[in-house]
Amino acid sequence: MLTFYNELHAQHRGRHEFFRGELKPCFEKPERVDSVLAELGRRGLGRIVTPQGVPLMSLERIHTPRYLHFLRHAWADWLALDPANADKDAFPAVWPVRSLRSDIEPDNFCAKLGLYSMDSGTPLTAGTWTAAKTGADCAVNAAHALRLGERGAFVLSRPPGHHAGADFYGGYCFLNNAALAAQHMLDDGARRVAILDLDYHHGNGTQSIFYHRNDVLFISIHADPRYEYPFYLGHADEKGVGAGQGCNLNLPLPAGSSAASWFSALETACIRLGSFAPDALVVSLGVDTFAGDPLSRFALQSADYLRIGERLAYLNLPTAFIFEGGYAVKELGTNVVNVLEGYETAL
Ligand code: SP5
Ligand code: ZN
Repeated sequence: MLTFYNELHAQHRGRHEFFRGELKPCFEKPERVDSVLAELGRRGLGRIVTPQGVPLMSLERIHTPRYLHFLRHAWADWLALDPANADKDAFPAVWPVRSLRSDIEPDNFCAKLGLYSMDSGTPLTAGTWTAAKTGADCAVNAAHALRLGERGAFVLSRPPGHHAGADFYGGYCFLNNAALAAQHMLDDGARRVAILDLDYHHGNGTQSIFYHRNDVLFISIHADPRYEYPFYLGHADEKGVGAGQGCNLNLPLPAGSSAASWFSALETACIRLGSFAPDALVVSLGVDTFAGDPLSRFALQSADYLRIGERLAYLNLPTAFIFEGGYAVKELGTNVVNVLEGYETAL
């Protein structure tokens, strides 16, 4: 298994996030990736590769030029408002809901923050663009490695990506790494690619990017959005539109679901993956399904992650694993590397 990693992920270091009227320390922090990197080293699971930078054009395959321009210049624009902003994270405070217009890009930077975001839980910092871009580099490089014949690749990056849409950030995500990986493989000649999202939270960004398309199957197992973030997407009746009809499968589970019901959903997902017959698989690998996760209410144990990797290996597809959520920092390395080791051993 090749791991794609760039230490510049650590440039994105939020000070805090809004939660129920208070600023709380960030759950999504550099130590998450350190935990996984240390465990990879201990188990010796293959080479760790620094990715080549990819042109902005490959990001434009998924994200709008307008959004990418905003993200690249966001920190400079934030400082232009007031030099004292240098030691403050940027947060939105106003959003263009429903009857408000989002077709005109405002000049005011605070208004731009709202136009291009979905929540106030995602700090934008001095190093956000650098970290997100090198994460996207990792994803595209991993996709390319699969096209060159690798059976497995792991993207060890942060910030995560699956909540980010074509033109918005949120849920700690800025660039949709899973979508970028899938699109790169299609652009390189793959006919169909499937994305399996195992994060505790629904991958609203990835779903919305591919909702109208039949060359990408999106499947997600997640906490029911009636009571969990991202709240406004991820219901079972969202099946795709137009040509994409039938190419979106949501498997929401109630809070406190057992590992047994989670694995039963995984079985449903694997059956649909088989019938779609993709050329490759992208796994949005969030391990916030862990019983000890501080944000979540699922019940998976560390040993369960080995079983996930084994089950995915039986699909017999070139697979890119993309690191998404997971906030129990101490156990993060064990849980993520268990998936990769389960996959490798069963191959
Ligand atoms: C990639 C990913 O997993 N994003 C998740 C974003 C979740 N944002 C909402 C966080 C709410 C914090 N809740 C704190 C509960 C502490 N008991
Ligand atoms: Zn998550």
